[in-house]
Amino acid sequence: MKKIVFIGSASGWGAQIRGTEKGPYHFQNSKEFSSLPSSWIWKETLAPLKTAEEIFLPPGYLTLPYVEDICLRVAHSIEETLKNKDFPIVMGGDHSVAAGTWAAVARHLKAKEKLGLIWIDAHMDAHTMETTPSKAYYGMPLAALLGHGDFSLVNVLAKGPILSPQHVCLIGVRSYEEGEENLLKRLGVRIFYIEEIEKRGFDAVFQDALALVKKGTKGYGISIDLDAFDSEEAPGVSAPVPHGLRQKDVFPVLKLAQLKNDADFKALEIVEYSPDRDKNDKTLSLMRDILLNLLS
Ligand SMILES: [Mn+2]
Repeated sequence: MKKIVFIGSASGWGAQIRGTEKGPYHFQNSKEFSSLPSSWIWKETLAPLKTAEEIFLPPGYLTLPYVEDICLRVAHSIEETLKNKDFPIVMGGDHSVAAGTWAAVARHLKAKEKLGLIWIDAHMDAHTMETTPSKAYYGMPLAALLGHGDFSLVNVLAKGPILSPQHVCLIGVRSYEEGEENLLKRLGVRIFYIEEIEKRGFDAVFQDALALVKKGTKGYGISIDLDAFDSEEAPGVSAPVPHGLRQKDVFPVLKLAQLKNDADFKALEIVEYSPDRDKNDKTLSLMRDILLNLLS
């Protein structure tokens, strides 16, 4: 197994509330992080040019320079990590950072439109400025990676699109708007809604997802928005949603999948941890246990 290297993205500029900007610091300083294998390295935490404590900006275009900047710097850090042949894990921060994370992984692997991505999330994150009700960029990174949306988010490192629809799937979706669903359906992206998971089980769905992201690609990654988990199990997120994934169903499957031994698995992202909203450190423990089940 490669050396595991954490990169913090301490930005909440893509969200409607900005508590996620404290997420990576809290995680790095927690007993949950200390309990992870000592060989796992925290490389750095990248902070935005200004934090939400320093200036106020409403969601929307005014936040774009900050979102773009953090995406670019996280992307460069990931490229450096991959060049060292290490395994990068991005710890958010809000989910808009994904536009940078996966642009970097694709460029490093020379896998533009040949990168697989499993997007585990309660939401679709596939809005553009034309369809979004919130104007917040954390609702748009998947659309951007597929080549739709603001120019600077679509083309973070190089000219987009990064992902091709047939190599992408979503797991755990249960809260979305028509505009983004229309885009994903039009593109033919496979969506495993929560109803399908309840019906077939997480195991069957995850195996389908793995097969999909491995077929015809040069590697794949996983982007985990903690709000994919039930709001009882992941209260510490910007946008909690009930009736979600349950750890007891997910963890045995992640453990058995042994992805740490899969050379095609190139990077991981865990986002939307908002420490102010957490209850009894439930979300911190969830993050630790996702990491241990996936990678130890
Ligand atoms: Mn998300």
